[in-house]
Amino acid sequence: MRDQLSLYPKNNHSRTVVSLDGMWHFRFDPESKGETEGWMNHLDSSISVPVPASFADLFTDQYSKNYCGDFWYETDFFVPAKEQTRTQLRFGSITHRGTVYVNGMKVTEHEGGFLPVLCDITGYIRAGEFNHVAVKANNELSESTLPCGAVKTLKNGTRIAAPYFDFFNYSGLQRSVYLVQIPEEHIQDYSTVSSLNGKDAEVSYEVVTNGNHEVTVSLFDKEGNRVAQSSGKKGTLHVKDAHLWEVRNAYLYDIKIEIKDNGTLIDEYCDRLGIRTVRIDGTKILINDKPVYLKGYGKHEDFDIIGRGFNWPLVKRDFELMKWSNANCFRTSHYPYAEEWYQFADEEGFLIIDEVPAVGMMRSTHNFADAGMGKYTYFFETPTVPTLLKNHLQQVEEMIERDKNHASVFSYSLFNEPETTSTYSHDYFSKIFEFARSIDPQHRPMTGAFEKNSAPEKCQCYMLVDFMCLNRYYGWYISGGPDISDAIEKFHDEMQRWQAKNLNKPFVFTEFGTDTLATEHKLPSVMWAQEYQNEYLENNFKVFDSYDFIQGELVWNFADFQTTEGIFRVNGNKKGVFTRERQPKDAAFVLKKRWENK
Ligand code: CKX
Repeated sequence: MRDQLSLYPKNNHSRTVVSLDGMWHFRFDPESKGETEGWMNHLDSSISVPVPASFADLFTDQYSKNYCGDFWYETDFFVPAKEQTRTQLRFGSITHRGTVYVNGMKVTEHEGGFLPVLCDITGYIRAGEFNHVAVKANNELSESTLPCGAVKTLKNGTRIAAPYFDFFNYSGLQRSVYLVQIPEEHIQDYSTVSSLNGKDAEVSYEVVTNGNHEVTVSLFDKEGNRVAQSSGKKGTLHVKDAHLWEVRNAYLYDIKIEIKDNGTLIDEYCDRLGIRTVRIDGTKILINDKPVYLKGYGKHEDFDIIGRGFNWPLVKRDFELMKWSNANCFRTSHYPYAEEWYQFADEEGFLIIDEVPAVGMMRSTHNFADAGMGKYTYFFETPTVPTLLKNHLQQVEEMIERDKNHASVFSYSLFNEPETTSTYSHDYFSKIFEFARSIDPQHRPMTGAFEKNSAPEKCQCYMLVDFMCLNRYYGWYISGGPDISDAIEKFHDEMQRWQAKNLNKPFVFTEFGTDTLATEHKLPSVMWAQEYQNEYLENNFKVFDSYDFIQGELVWNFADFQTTEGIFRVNGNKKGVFTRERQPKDAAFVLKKRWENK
């Protein structure tokens, strides 16, 4: 058990949390000489950069924007002197990997850029004084990292990222950093599982602590009344006349976990808790035993200047736009987002398909083109696969550990658009699915997003998922523009081939969309104009509405986003329903109208 990884830092009677966000010192290390030159003690010739933020778009020069390799951050922080305390540093993420040093001493190393890094620094600090933290980070991609890609060396020796995926390789300290002080004996983790019994509910829980003092767990309603209580590290809370967490109508209780010694508080942890169940029944997705049709978006953490840096106003604006358009769901394509997104989704009653950063598992820097063309982009039969599998399993474990208590998270997506047509891919993903199922206390439905090459006759992995997620672009990558009527026929043809397989599972479209410039209008429509995006959507809806096993539509993408440069992208991917500045294209009104009554 990694201590506290899943517990978001909270201030209370027993815990102190101090934000270390702000300006940090920063330096690129293209020759990877920082360690031998002692940069963990002090960063000479550093510049200031903000945390949280991606570093790429802060600068005005190409080299810094596209920098690929090692880079360092450092700052000083004050540690209050406290008795019987463990002191930790918690990074929301270090992208894509990092080594943390405190007062010059190495504390921890972490692989993977989208999940928290927790360091127990108790033995490394001087209490009651200023201390020093340095992070050596690295943003290189390879075929054994998640996400997958490569590093390309230009003739002048400069190294740049060559992602096998369609989003900019933003990196840095992109999420908040906290100094956390908790008691020696403390709550390390907890999990809950809800079940319904008529009007009542039972919430069974399990608390992990590192001591033996008594644990009590209480549940409070919105008015602050205690509605259930239990003691022991494992138990059940019986909730009479339970208020359920419903889709777009969230009710959240407060759960309070305490460790006490003869009535004296040792540690406490409070969280929000939504009571809801999730189940797949044939072709239906059931929340609280009621069918739900998923309406919404594939998103990105992406915004001007801050890149993938966490930003509360952006979260607020995105939820306002999603609510305005009558959406009820989004996929955290293509990586776990900052935890605050899930907290807000819990509050707002949104469903989340939570995705691990398993993207780019196809040897192609143009996956958007190769994905639909039937080209065999072999991947799972190479010597790097064992390391990739190890990283993939680790990130599935950390994601589920972190997100397991969110009512909003109703499913985990364990891949996006990998090669799935070989027996090697089947063997690989069988291990991933088996492991994920074994660790999720709520036994949520597991899925993954399949691209066009994963056709009904060729795909070797569809049997692993609880519901099918298809990314399809009939009318964009396939038969676009004047050929759109062919596209729709081809789309029906594929759906009929899936139907013939009688899978008896729900199908959800997790991607469909067209690149659309907010400046372009044309009649009759042409590809890239707003009229074409609308026509494409209306045509896709006719297909979706023809099959009752289709149980959701998450359009690609919520907003325009930054990608690697190239002739396929006009300063980024423009499939947004909203612009990167979060203003509506005409398609937003089409979706709003459709989803009002869907
Ligand atoms: N799917 C045919 C993965 C996303 C891309 C999207 C696109 C592709 C399409 C694959 O990350 O952005 O090309 O727009």
